[in-house]
Amino acid sequence: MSEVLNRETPLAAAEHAVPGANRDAAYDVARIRADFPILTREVYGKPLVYLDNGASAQKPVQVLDAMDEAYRRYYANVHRGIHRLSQEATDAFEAARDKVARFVGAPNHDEIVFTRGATEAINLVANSWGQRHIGEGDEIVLTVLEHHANIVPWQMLRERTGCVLKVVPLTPEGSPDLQVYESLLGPRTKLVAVAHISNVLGTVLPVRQMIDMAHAAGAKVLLDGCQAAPHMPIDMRALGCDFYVFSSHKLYGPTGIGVLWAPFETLNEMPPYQGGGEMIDRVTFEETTFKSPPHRFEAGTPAIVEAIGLGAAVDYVEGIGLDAIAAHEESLLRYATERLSAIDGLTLYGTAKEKAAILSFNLEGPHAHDVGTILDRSGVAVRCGHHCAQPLMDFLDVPATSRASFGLYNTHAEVDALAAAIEKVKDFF
Ligand code: C6P
Repeated sequence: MSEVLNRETPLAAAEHAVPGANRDAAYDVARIRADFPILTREVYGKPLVYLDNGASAQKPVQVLDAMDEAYRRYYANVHRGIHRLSQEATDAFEAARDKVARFVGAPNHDEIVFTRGATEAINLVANSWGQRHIGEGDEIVLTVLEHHANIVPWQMLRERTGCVLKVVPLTPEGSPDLQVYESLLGPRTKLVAVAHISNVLGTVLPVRQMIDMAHAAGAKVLLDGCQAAPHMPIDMRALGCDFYVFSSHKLYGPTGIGVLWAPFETLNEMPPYQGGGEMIDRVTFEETTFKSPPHRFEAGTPAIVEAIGLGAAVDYVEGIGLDAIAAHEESLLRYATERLSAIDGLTLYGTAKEKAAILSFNLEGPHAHDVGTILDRSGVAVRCGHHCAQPLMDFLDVPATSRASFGLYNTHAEVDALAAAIEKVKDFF
């Protein structure tokens, strides 16, 4: 066991020191925090309270060590070399694919395509499947709360094909209005592309129902699982969607790698998205044939060590248990909602019954950027701005929000630190 694993962090100690702060005795958050070296650091002389997990999560020593070991002990290019190191690197790279397949409940590891991230995965679907199946006048249904990564690629497809984008508005709680959704589905609907969880409101979308309704209309469904994969168990067989995407860096893994899942039959009839090495079967100047999925979609040298890091991250969250993580974060959400709702002049956005531990808010008076700057001086890291969801900001009629997004290592004591820091912001205005 590494030294880091044995270290009790100042905040972990605080978690035990605050009476009643560690609400979930079975979930050893102090032990978990000790896996994340960065959580021991201070900012501006204050213990770091990292509440920007929606943007990117911190990395446990298990992920850092797996990547370090790959570079130190068996690094080489994959799928190309006859030599020992290349074989070992290829085995580790493909083992990571197996882990991701298990993690998402994919029946077949060839259904896991490694991409640069969720953004690239959505662009892949738009350029490959979309270009082949969506034509002039065909319709794609989105919701108001989508991240730009699930808006702009479809607008670019619209430029190329003349398809039509339809947008589902939200209820006052911040959930898609299912009545309007139903009315937007029709014979021209080819695709419904929606977030599994909103990165701004935390709303867990009623995806099972939305998928059934889309399928009844003959449309395929893409779920943007960026904010769901780190926070709840996901199972492709149970969900029944047609495409699922997420990024490793929000799942406690490295940047530069993400995942597209689709059933093998779907991938198998999709044309390649990028051309280059390793995605081909045979190349002549007259004609090129392509490998089968997933390699057809992984042109060039892939993010080898990042994939290995993602595999370690999957092992890590599975070791804790996605159900346990979800329960811990639910407890944080309830406590944070209670604490923030009690602050005068604070507006919370997103009150859906099914909600992840993401709290967007504004204070009467200061702009969100000022709030974020002052919170930062208290050691509290939140994201402030439009969160790459400008249409949602327009819908809410605000220029920006501050957003506290929780992860598996956050504590009830950190919720207290957030609430105290927000109270301090009010002293400035
Ligand atoms: N949201 C946030 O602070 P990439 O950048 O490809 O890893 O993920 C894009 C993306 C797509 N969908 C959703 C729902 C997301 O939340 C994100 C990333 C971050 O909310 C960074 S903008």
